[in-house]
Amino acid sequence: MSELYGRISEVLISGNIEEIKKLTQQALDGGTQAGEILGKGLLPGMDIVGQQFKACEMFIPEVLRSAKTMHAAMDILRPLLSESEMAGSGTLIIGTVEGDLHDIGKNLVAMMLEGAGFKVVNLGTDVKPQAFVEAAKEHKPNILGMSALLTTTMPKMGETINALKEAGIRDQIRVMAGGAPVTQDFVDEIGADAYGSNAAAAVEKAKAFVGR
Ligand code: B1M
Repeated sequence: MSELYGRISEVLISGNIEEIKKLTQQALDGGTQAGEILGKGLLPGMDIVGQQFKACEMFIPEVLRSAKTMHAAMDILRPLLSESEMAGSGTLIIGTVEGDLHDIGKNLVAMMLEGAGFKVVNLGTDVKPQAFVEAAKEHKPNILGMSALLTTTMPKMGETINALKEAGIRDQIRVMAGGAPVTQDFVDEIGADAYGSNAAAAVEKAKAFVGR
């Protein structure tokens, strides 16, 4: 059985979408539980993707391919996973801040987090501070993630944190911010809880927030 999980991890890392669909279905047909396929094959595979990306042994197009492969497997498993299995690793809402339409990096972060077992609610781009607040109230996430690629939209991150404070929910949520112009100093200045320099770092910090 561990051979099968190892193969699933390998195929995920290599980004072979057709093969992952075949293997996932085969594993299910052979009686393996969806949660086991996720926990023992797919998530360890995505961990390796994160490590290799961090070590510059994998690059953005390959990581995106692995993330899409993960999605293909999850499309098969999702209906079979219980709500608790899906949300067991934590929930995160993520969006690109108001006025900013860049979403490639944000979506990569979202896909990697999903790959790491988080339930991710992707709010898209041009997300107003109040829309983050409404989504936080609705989904009650562990983490709120903001992305900005423009120096002109970075201030919206601070405004979003202020909106969370005004709504009285700031202390219930960990806030992570990232995007090319964002720095640790900026994150400290606006009072966010974590800076994600890239998708792998974002996953590590999100895991730490939920005690993984
Ligand atoms: Co625009 N753009 N763009 N653009 N664009 C930049 C950002 C720019 C640096 C280009 C340049 O001038 N050299 C510049 C910003 C300058 C500045 O503010 N200092 C710029 C500009 C000026 C603009 C426009 C204003 C251009 C114009 O219209 N005059 C305009 C703005 C539109 C708007 O948003 N309102 C604009 C438009 C666009 C396109 C629509 C054409 C397109 C976006 C398409 C899309 O996203 N769907 C685009 C693109 C593609 C870029 C560049 C070329 C690439 C961005 C990208 O996708 N990088 C970019 C130049 C560059 O960066 N080389 C540029 C790849 C991506 C994987 O990296 O997003 O950094 P990144 O994400 C990383 C990390 O930052 C981190 O993890 C990711 C993966 O490792 N990360 C997080 C990101 N979010 C995170 C969140 C986290 C944690 C980590 O926690 C929640």
